[in-house]
Amino acid sequence: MPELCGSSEGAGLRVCVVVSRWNSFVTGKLLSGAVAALLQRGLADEDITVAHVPGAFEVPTASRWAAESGRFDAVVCLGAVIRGETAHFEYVAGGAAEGIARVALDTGVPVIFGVLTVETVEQALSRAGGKDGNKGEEAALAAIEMANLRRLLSPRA
Ligand code: INI
Repeated sequence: MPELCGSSEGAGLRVCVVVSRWNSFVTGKLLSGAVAALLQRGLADEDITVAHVPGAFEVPTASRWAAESGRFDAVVCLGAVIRGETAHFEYVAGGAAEGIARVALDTGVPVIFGVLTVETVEQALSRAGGKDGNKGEEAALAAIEMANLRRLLSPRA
């Protein structure tokens, strides 16, 4: 029985990281975690592109541009939506999540959800390099694995 699993080797992959400026005290830490993980897994510095957007709601749009460009093997989406600070939390968080999922399914490019949707600033910080790890790093590793799995599952030449 064939079993496939994308490797965690990043050399030769090209990744776009889309990161939101809203709550940049959190998203900056997610970005650092993501870039460090990509470099650590072997991506070349010039194969990592960082695209900045105003807020989480804009992340799906930029991720679609990146996915459709044909220039990237995967797109990592980073943001932080914090309920305590956001009256329209459900709309912003839901729009980001649904939009990112749609871009991944519509384009077939791995588009990874690294947007924190949390209740408090403390929860956000603990998932951005604090006691609960770094969601940016996790998203970067998921991007590498999915990009490599996609190659294994692509149609025969
Ligand atoms: N964007 C975020 O990324 N996080 C938030 O917590 C947030 N809040 O609090 O409103 C937020 N709003 C901005 C939104 O993403 C868009 O940039 C804006 O609505 C313009 O479309």
